[in-house]
Amino acid sequence: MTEETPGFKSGYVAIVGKPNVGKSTLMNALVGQKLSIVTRKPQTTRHRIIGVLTEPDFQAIFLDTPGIIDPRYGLHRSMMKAVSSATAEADLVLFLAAATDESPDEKSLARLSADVPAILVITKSDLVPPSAALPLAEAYLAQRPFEAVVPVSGKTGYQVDRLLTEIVGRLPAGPQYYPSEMVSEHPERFFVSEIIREKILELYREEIPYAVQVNIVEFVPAANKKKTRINADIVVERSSQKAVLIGKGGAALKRVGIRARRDIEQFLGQEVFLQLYVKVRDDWRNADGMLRDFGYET
Ligand SMILES: Nc1nc2c(ncn2[C@@H]2O[C@H](COP(=O)(O)OP(=O)(O)OP(=O)(O)O)[C@@H](O)[C@H]2O)c(=O)[nH]1
Ligand SMILES: [Mg+2]
Repeated sequence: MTEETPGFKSGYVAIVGKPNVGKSTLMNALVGQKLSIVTRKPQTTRHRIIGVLTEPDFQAIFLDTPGIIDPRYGLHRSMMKAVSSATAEADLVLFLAAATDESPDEKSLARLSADVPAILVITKSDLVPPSAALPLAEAYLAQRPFEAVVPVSGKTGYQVDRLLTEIVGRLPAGPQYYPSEMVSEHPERFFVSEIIREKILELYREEIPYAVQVNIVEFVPAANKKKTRINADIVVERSSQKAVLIGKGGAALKRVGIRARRDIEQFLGQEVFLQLYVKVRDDWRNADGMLRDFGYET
């Protein structure tokens, strides 16, 4: 932690909203780097993910969060804890609604405490004509005061700069919490496990992506001209899911490995030797002990 410089601003900015609204895409766009995984499927993000943006006059610490849902498993309860802890810590909340939504998202709004300052961010604005989302914004404003309303597209970058200006204008004076070169505080192995899970979300259907947990068992950084060696366990809940994951003759799992390795190599900037093992752990999504071992808040 560095000393407080006069005029320097810093603070925590929580990004919240329902599943699939574009929270992770927006955080990646704000930070200028892909930190959080993004897929077409809801409930992609399971943790509170930190992304730090440092400029000469401010440091914004973004907290990407899981989409707000009614919990059905222990895993879901942990995900909703991540939302609560992020909003409790936040100096400012970005409340996300998609331009394509037909009505306000009452459930997520109900979880937003009345006294936290929030900006209403209308995401996916590239998908509708300008001003099409005005009635939606008005419906939100009728329910709660917002500091500002900003339509953006995390995908095209439309108005992400303007949103950042609105954010920085509301950060309190404060110190630089993280060193300038630090964009996150999760270890590399966390991002590696997320990349593998992203490929599983992309490649499998129905309940499989939701029943999967990825644990990095071994991570040996490259040395002496050898590749970085990574062994990961893919944990599922039933042996039938294991069979689907592996596929005929191992073909399906091989595809996961090929795609994941490519992205992990890009992320680490090193060549990687990746080995994946599939394991069955009955009902892990409801077992507090396993959830804790797997790194979830319980
Ligand atoms: N057209 C368009 N698509 C977007 C935009 N932002 C996100 N998406 C897409 O919407 C889907 C969900 O995006 P995410 O960023 O993963 O959404 P999320 O809110 O983090 O989702 P969860 O983590 O599951 O809660 C992906 O297919 C994205 O490519 C946007 O601004 N425009
Ligand atoms: Mg997400």
